[in-house]
Amino acid sequence: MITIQNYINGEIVNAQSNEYLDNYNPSTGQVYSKIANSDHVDVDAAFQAAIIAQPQWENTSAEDRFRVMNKIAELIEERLDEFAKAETLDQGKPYWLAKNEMRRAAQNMRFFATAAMQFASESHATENKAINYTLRQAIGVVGCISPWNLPLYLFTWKIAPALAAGNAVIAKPSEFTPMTSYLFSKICIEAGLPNGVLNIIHGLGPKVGQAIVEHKGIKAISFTGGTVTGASIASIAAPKFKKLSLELGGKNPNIIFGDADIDKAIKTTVNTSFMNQGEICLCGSRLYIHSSIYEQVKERLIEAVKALKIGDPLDDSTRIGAIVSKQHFEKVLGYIELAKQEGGKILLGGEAIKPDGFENGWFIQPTLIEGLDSMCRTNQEEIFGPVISISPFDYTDEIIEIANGTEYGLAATIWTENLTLAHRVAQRLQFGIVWVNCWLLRDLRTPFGGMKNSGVGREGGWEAMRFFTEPKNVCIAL
Ligand code: TXE
Repeated sequence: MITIQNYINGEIVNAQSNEYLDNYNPSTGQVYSKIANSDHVDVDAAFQAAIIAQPQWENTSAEDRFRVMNKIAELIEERLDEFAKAETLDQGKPYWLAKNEMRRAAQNMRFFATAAMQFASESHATENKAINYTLRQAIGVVGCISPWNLPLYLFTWKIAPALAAGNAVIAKPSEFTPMTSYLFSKICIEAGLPNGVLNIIHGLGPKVGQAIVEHKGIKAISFTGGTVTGASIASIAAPKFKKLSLELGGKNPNIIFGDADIDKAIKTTVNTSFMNQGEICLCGSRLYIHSSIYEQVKERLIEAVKALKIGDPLDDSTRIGAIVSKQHFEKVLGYIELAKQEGGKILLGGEAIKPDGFENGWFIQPTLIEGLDSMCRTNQEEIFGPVISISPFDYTDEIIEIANGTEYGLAATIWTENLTLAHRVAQRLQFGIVWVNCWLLRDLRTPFGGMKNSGVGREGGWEAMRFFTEPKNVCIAL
């Protein structure tokens, strides 16, 4: 059985407690590896290594930082199949999807490797009096805490800009999906990343994650995960005046207007609703369809979703894999029960299923629910599973109000062929991202993140490079 160990000061080491946690394969429900059960002692050891390594890393030329980060990207690409298979067994997602995500993980490393070479700051001429320029220096040692839904993809999305900006990093992957970050640590050694520049500590959130957030020497925290955990992290980090970037949950609307290209809207909506079993913070879990096309779109969507194959995540034809953990599986099923109590009519799915050969895995049918009030809990709380609620609407003002009527504000999708309507609605939606006639079309330079309870700050491109640097104004009198 594989043992997933920590990566501290350039070495793969056991947790100092010598204790291990079980790691499950969600498609079989079986323990298939062990994870280091680390704590604050390991975080301290990582910090000692990081604080020594950081100044040298910051002073390494941008081109050398580029080279080693780009080498890591190349090594992921060389081992794409190995990484994708590991992600699938660990997370439950279909293999073809894991492969796309591993490509994206490599792309994250390469994108920010080039950012290391391109990052520049501003200079301001103050009339005839002075020249001001801004130094953007590395913060020092930073913490990155990532979730289980897109494990290596989101892990690299954080550590890459942190490293590119010259910081040393202490990173904690989710205890539900530690495998690919463990493989990643081996690649870092092979690529020649200097010792201590990146440290990966495995274990439980309330132990390792909290130790990172509480650590006096760790000056910035980048976190992606649940809103409740985000609030707890903020309450610890704020009085210590740490820089914080929080990417939290969503309750995203997907709005199909009456003039939409229906074929395209339905094809993409199947993914928007059910890709990665709905375990993507950007998934659209509230589908609103203009009443003029409601019945037609509903029937066609049901037919399209019925065709999705559920089962063996390693089978190329599988579209819906397993839910990441037993506890999350139970949470999602609990929400389906709640939806029924709230008066929802199950149009499709609504049950756990046991695919042939995977009878002990955590699988849930893609589920469409109709007839729910926009303010009920099912339409307000993040379910984060293969469950969507669908409703008709008549008026633009009405749908904008309903779409904005949640505590979340991460991403919205709209479908219309009317350019003016698209621009007007995009302006009024209170979401960090608005997709028009597409979904999950990403450009890594754009600001990524949410409003309201969906988070604080933005990732991506220069936003991430700015987050991981401390701006310093230097004013020179003329
Ligand atoms: O995530 P947690 P959970 C949502 C989704 C899900 C809910 C809870 O709705 O049902 O959050 O999921 C670490 N201090 N999202 O509880 O706990 C943890 O070890 C520091 C949305 O599984 O937020 C992991 O590495 N760290 C989301 C990371 O935080 C702590 C993705 C995220 O786990 C900690 C995942 C603590 N006290 C879930 N407690 C998205 N925005 O994409 C836990 N962690």
